[in-house]
Amino acid sequence: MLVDGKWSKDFHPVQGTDKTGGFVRKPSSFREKIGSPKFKAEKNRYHLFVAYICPWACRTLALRSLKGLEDIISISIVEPQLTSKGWKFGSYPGATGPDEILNATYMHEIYTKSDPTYTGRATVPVLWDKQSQTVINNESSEIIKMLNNDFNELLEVEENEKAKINLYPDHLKKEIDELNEWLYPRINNGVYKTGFATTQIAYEEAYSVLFQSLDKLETRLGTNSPYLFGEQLTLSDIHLFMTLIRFDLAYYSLFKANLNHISDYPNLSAYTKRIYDIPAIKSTVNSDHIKQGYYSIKALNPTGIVPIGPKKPF
Ligand SMILES: N[C@@H](CCC(=O)N[C@@H](CS)C(=O)NCC(=O)O)C(=O)O
Repeated sequence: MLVDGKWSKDFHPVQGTDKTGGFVRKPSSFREKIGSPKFKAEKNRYHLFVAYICPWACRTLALRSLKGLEDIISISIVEPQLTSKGWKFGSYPGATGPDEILNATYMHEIYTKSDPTYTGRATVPVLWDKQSQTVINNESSEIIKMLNNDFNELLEVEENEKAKINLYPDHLKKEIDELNEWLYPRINNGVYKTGFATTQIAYEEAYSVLFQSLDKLETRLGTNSPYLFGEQLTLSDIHLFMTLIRFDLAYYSLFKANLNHISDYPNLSAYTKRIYDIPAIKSTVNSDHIKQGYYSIKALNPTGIVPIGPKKPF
């Protein structure tokens, strides 16, 4: 991680622990918004730094694609492996190659360009402003709201039908936010709490909360399919899907989240497949990056051996 703008500690997945040895994720540091006079929605001004392995980053890729923002917001996809210096730019198949924004080798250089005294982790996703050369926001749940809401005028000018797509409609905003807050500690971060627990008791607690919560979602989808809020695809589905699609590929074995596979739940697996089959979403799923990336985490897999199966998410 970076301390006062210097790379000081090699990458380690455990960012902090609570009293019982449970995994604690640090809050994101950059929280500016597009739409303010400082950061107007403009074509070719913003850039997203993402990793295909990362469920948080892929939320932003999904919204960019669902909303048809490919010609408005550019992207860089880093290599899947977590190096001792964190995310690296390069030409691993599927990555976008050398960094063309700042000619950086590692993602942490993007953070120090924005704030030369930054202390913290160099995470993805990052929403970058090419004009002011700063990180605007590195919190996926906020970036996807901006992508959903704040570029519609630009899309309308280009007569892009996707301007009308709305995954955060007014009448569901409160419920979507509440469900996302429920999903985060139990499922999205719940898998990490299971995988990165540093004591048996913290692991068992996270494991039990995770699988109880999957049971609840299985029931909810049985009565409320096709999506979490019925017929309408919402931001909550994006939050949930990005965890479910990584589950059987990586979390089940690497994170010891092995009571059930997602394929053992009829409703959850049908739901995952339904969302995967949306072309804009499918384009964000790279099984090879997901496996290479998670199994490169030395703290959990010192040999770095990547399992052969499963080859596909289903
Ligand atoms: N709260 C952030 C979490 C982002 C995050 O933790 N990303 C991970 C990848 S899955 C990362 O970049 N980790 C590198 C590190 O912690 O050094 C969000 O939702 O955007």
